[in-house]
Amino acid sequence: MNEEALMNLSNRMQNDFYVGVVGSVRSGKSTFINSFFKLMVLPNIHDEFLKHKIVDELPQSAAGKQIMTVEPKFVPSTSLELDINDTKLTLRFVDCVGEIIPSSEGYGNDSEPRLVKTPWYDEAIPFKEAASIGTEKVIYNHSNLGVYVTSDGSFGEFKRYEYEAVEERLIPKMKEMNKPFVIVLNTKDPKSSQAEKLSKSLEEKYGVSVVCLSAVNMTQEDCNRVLDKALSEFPIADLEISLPDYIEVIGEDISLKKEIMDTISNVENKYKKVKDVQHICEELKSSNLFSGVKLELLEVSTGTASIVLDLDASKYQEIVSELLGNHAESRADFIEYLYKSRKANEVYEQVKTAIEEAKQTGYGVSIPRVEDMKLLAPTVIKKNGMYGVKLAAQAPCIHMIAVNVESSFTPIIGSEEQSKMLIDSFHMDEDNTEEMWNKEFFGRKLFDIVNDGMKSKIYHMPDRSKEKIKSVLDKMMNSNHNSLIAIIL
Ligand SMILES: Nc1nc2c(ncn2[C@@H]2O[C@H](COP(=O)(O)OP(=O)(O)O)[C@@H](O)[C@H]2O)c(=O)[nH]1
Ligand SMILES: [Mg+2]
Repeated sequence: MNEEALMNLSNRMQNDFYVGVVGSVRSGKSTFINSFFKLMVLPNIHDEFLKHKIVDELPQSAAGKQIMTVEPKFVPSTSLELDINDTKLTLRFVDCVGEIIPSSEGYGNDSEPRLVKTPWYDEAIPFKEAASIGTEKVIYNHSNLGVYVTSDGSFGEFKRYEYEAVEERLIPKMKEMNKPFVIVLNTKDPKSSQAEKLSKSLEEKYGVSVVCLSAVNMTQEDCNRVLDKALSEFPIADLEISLPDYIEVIGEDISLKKEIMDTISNVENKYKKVKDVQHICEELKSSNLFSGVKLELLEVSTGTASIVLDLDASKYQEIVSELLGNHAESRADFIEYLYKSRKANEVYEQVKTAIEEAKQTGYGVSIPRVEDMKLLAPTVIKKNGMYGVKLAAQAPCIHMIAVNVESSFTPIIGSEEQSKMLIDSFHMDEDNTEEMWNKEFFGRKLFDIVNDGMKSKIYHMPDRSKEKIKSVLDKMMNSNHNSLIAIIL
C-alpha cells in the first residue's frame, strides 16, 4: 500500500492528522469519510476489536431531501493512535454540515426550529445555527486540515445551483480562516468532461486546489490525490533563494542588486503556499534578470524549498562598471584605483568598529592591530625584595567621538511676508533633501554655505585644546581608575 502521501501530510501536520470535513448537506461528506477510512485507515489497524469499533462509528450516508442530523460528529469518537511505517500519528476526522440547502426538509421552520445537540454547547441549539457555527469551530479549533466537499448535482435530489450557493458563502469564510484546505468535487462520473470543466472553474474561482472524484467509488489513488493536493495548500515554511556569491557581498545601493532584491521580495510576498513554488520560479524567470532559475529542492513534507538563481556575464559586467565608475579608462587608472582602494580598506578595517560605535553611541574606540603595537625595551624591576622583568607594549588606539556641529545661515531678505514665503518654498521632505540642499542663495548652494560654516568651526578648534583632550584620554586609558575629572581651558 502506498502511504507516502499520507506520511508526508501527517509529517506536515506534526503527526496530528485532524481533518475537518465540511460542506453542504448531501454533498457526500459521510460517504467520503467512509471511503477514506476503508481505503487508508482500516488497513493500518491490526487490532480487530478496535477495527470493529471504528467501523461502527463511521458516519452513515443518507439519501433524499430529508435531513436527519446536522450535529458535527467526531470520527472515530476518540482520536485514533496509528503506527504506520514506524511513525506514530493521531488521526481524527470531523464530519460537519456547513450550511443547510434551503430546499432540504426536516430542520423545522423559523417559528419552531428543531433543536440539536452539539459538542460546543451543553444545551441543544437550533439546527440552522448548529450548521453554520460548525464549520468555524471544526476548521478553527478541531482540525489541521479542511476538506470542503461539494457536488455537481449528478446524484441525489439537490441541483448544482443549490450546492453552488452554499460554496459561495462557505468557501470565502474558510479562506479567511487561513487554514489549509482542499475542495473535493463529488460527482457520479469524475471522468466526464463536464466534471473536469467544473473542477477547473472552481479552482480558478476560489484559488484553491480541487480534486474531482466519486466518493462512493473512491480509490486509493483518489485518496492520494486529495492528500497531495492538501499538502500543496500548506504554507511555504522555508524558502531559500540563493544568488551568485558576488551578489551576496554587495549592498542594495548597487542598482542591479536592488532590482534583484525587489523582484525576489515581490514574489515572496505574492506567493505563500507550497503549490505556488512553481509560480515563483516562473515569475523569476519572466523577470529577465536571471540566466538560470533552478528549483533545487522542494520537500513537501516540511514545506521547504530552495531555488538557485544565476546571472549571465553581462550582469557581472554591469556591477563591475557601476563599482568602478570612470576609474577603468586606462590600465594606470584602474590599478591606481585598486591600489588606493586597498590602502583605504586597510585604514577602514582598523577603525570600522570605532566608527560604527561612534555612530551608535557617540563614542567608539578602535582595537589596535598587531602591526601597530610597539614593544618597549624590557626593564628590570624590584618588588618586595625580589627582582623581575617588566615587558610593556604601546599602540595608538584611535578614539572616535561623534560631536554635533551646528552651522546656520540667516539670509536677510526683507519683509516678514517675504521671509514667510521663503519658508513656504522649502519642502521639508526627509526623503528628498537634495532639492533643498541645491537651493541657491546669492549664487551659492545651501549645501556649500552650510558646509563652509561647519568646516570653519572644525578648523578653528585650537591645537592646544586638541592636545589637552588627547592627554586627558591618554591618562584615562592608562590609569587604573576609569573616572577622571578634567578641566580643559
Ligand atoms: N452516485 C453517487 N452517489 C453518491 C456519491 N457520493 C454520495 N452519494 C450519495 O449521496 C447521498 C448523500 O451522501 P452523504 O455522504 O450522506 O452526504 P452528506 O450529507 O454530505 O454526508 C447518499 O445517498 C450517497 O449514497 C457518488 O459519488 N456517486
Ligand atoms: Mg452526512
